[in-house]
Amino acid sequence: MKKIVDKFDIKDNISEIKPTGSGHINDTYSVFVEGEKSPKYILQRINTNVFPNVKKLQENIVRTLEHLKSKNDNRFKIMEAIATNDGKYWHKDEEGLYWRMFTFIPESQSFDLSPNDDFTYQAGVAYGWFIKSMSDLKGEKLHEVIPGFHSIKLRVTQLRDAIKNDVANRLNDNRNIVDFYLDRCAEMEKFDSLINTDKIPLRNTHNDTKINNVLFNENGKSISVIDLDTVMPGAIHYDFGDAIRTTAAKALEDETDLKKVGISLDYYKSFAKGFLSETEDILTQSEIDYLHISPRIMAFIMGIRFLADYLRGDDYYKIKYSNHNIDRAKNQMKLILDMEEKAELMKNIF
Ligand code: ADP
Ligand code: GN1
Ligand code: MG
Repeated sequence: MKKIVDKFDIKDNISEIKPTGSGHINDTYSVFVEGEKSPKYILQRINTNVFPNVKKLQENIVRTLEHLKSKNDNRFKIMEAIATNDGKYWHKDEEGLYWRMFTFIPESQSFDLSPNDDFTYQAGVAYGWFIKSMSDLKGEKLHEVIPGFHSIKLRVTQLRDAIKNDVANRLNDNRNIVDFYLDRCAEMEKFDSLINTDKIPLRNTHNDTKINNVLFNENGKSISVIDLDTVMPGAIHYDFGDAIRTTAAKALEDETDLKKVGISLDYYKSFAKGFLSETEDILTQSEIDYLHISPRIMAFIMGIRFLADYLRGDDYYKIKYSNHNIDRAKNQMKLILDMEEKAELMKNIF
C-alpha cells in the first residue's frame, strides 16, 4: 500500500497504514508518518461497483471541498483532497483498483451511535452548516453520481425485482418482513412527487448523513463533515431524515435485540434544533412542514435497500456475517414502527 501512497504528491515518510472506519462501501485506511502519533492522511479504495465514474465522483468532491473552504468559516475544518504526482485526484493501480487520499482532520473522532444529546445537537449544526454553505454553489449542477439515489420509486422497483427473482432463495423464510415493507410502499412513494417542485426544491445535499460522517473534537463539538461521495442535488429531507436514523437512534443500525431499537424524541428535538439553527433562514415553510416525516421515509429507503440486497445475495453492502443485511432491514423496520407510534409527537415539534 505504501507504493500506492507514493503515487500521491506528498513528501512525508510513511510509517504505517492501518484500516479504519465502519463504512459499508469503500475501504478506508489511516496513514501515519514518521515521528507523528496521530494519522496525517486518509487513504481510500473507491468501490467502483457503487461509483463507476470515478472522475465525476472526484470532481464533485473537490468542488465541494473548495466551495466549503471559500466560506472561511473557522468553526469547521475542511479536509484537503491530495492530488497524484500527475495532478489527478485519484490513482488507478496495476490491478485496476482506484484510490484517493485526503488530509486527516487532526484531533478528531467519529461515532456510530450518538454518545449523548449534545453530540446529536452538534451533528445537527454540522449538517445544517453543510446545507447552508452549499446553497450558493455557483456554476453547473453537481453530477448525479448515483442516479435516483434516494428515489423511493427506484428503490421500490429494485425491491420488487429482488423479490421476483429471489436469486438467493431467501424469500420464503422472510415473508413477514417483506410484507411489512411492501405494505408501506404506496404511502411512501407519494413523497417522490413533491421533490423538485415549488414545495420541495432541489438543493446540494450530502445524502449520507450518518453520525459517523461528522467529526467531533475532544470536547464534543462538531468540527467537520466528511464522506462527500454522495453530495449531489437532493431534497433537504434526505439529509434531515437520514441523519435522524443514526443521530437520534437508541441503538446501532445492526442491533439485533429489537427491544433496544427506537428513536429518542429528545435526541430528535436536539438534532432539529441544531439543524434549524443553521438552515432556518434558507428553508421554505413547505420544506419545514415536511421535515417530520422524512426520518420515516429515509428509514424505509434504507430498510428496503438492505432487504433487497439480502434477497439478491448481498451484492452491494459490506457484510460481516450472512444475515447481516436482513438484520439491518429488521432493525430499520423496528425504527419505522417506533416512529409510526410517535408520529404526532414528531410532527408537533415544528
Ligand atoms: P465510508 O464511505 O466507508 O463511510 P468515510 O469517508 O466516512 O468512509 O471514512 C470512514 C471513517 O474514517 C470516518 O467515519 C472517520 O472516522 C474516518 N475519516 C475519514 N476521513 C477522515 C478525515 N479526513 N479526517 C479524519 N477522519 C476521517
Ligand atoms: C452506505 O458508506 P456508508 O456506510 O457511509 C450507503 C448509504 C447508507 C448507509 C447505511 C453510497 O453508507 O446510502 O445509508 O450505507 N452509501 C452508499 O448504513 O450507498
Ligand atoms: Mg462514512
